Amino acid sequence: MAIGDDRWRTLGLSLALTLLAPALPAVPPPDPPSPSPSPGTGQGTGQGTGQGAGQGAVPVAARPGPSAGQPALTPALQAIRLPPGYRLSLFSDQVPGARELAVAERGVVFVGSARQRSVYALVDGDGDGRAERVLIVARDLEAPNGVAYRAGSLYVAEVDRVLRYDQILDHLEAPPPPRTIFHGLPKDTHHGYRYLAFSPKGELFTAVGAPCNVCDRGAPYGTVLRLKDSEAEIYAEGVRNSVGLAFDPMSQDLWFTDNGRDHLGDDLPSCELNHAPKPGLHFGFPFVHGRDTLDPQYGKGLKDLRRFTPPALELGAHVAPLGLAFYTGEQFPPAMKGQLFIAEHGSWNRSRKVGYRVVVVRFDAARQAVGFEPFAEGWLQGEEATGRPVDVKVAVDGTLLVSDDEAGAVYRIAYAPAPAPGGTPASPPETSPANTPGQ
Ligand SMILES: [Ca+2]
Ligand SMILES: [Ca+2]
Repeated sequence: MAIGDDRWRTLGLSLALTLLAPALPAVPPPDPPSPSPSPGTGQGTGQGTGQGAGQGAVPVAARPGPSAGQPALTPALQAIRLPPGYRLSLFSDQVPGARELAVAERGVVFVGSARQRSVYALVDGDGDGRAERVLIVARDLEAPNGVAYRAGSLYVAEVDRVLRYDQILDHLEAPPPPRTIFHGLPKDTHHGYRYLAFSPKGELFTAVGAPCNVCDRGAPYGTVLRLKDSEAEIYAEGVRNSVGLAFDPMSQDLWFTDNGRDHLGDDLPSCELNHAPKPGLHFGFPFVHGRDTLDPQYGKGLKDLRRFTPPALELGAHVAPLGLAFYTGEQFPPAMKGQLFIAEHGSWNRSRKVGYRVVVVRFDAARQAVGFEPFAEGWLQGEEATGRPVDVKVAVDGTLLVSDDEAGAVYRIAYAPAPAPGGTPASPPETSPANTPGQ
């Protein structure tokens, strides 16, 4: 597609008819357990739930911890380094393939697991910072990486469609069949993991990666989409593969990560944090990567880069930035308010691994990104990785949740400074898990 070609400005992707909903799998009731696969979706791979459900009967009980509710961390997690005063604990270690997180009321956090073809609900009903129940609320889906929660409904993004489970919190143990609220996204599995995010106006966004390392396939590939009524509208193009979308709560602008192309060496091109203050911007792919790395094939001879929007920040080559979240809570020190956390999944083909951490992006008063620094690191020990951060979300109580699809875990990071000498412990303010969600 030529740059500026607006054939796909508004896509003809149709809104799914609710008539399609009966084709979706019924989630087996938790009790008695039914190990047999539920009815197929008609597009499955034939793989049953055996591996997917994996963790035995539903619900899966989390291991009880010591009386404080917080079991001792494994040596791998003890190695995680945080700024002074922050503490990491396990929200759950019963979430194989944990990808995008969605925070709901009643202490519930939903987790997509593309690898397990399932969506989990982690329930911290007693508010002690650890999920005491883990349920599978959807299974046999096609790479359900993306989850979002809004007004009582859970949204799940498969490769080519988006499902909605209404009044999900009342039906965690046996959700009724979902409605397909959107379908027609490309079925390509290469860069086929979708991320979901609601804008402050309540519009649902997702992204469609290029189905390749580098190629020019035209829209809807390489875009960020706004799913609007019966159409998918291209909000941003020139995006290689974004698996992280977030809206600045102050400016309401869209920010998103993008993963740089491979096979240009260890240090090029940079992965990106992008800022889309309005629709219609082109972010460079496949012509230019990072700020000014011309693609050897698609950018050859390119002189004028002004029609492309450069990244707000270059995050470094191969770090694989995925989920991101603006800090909207009250639990961290005031200086963290409005800063942006990004999960770096880490490199897969760099000669020396990089990433495998959470960074925090600093913003100035004009809401521009001015730099970033490590926030949580230590999953990479030499060339060995003990975990891979995927997504970050602010929990209802203001702590930061981090998913890890390598370790099958969701971590909770709280601000909990040590007691002052001779003084009382400076415990952070904790709020009830049963209040309104943070997002
Ligand atoms: Ca709990
Ligand atoms: Ca770019």
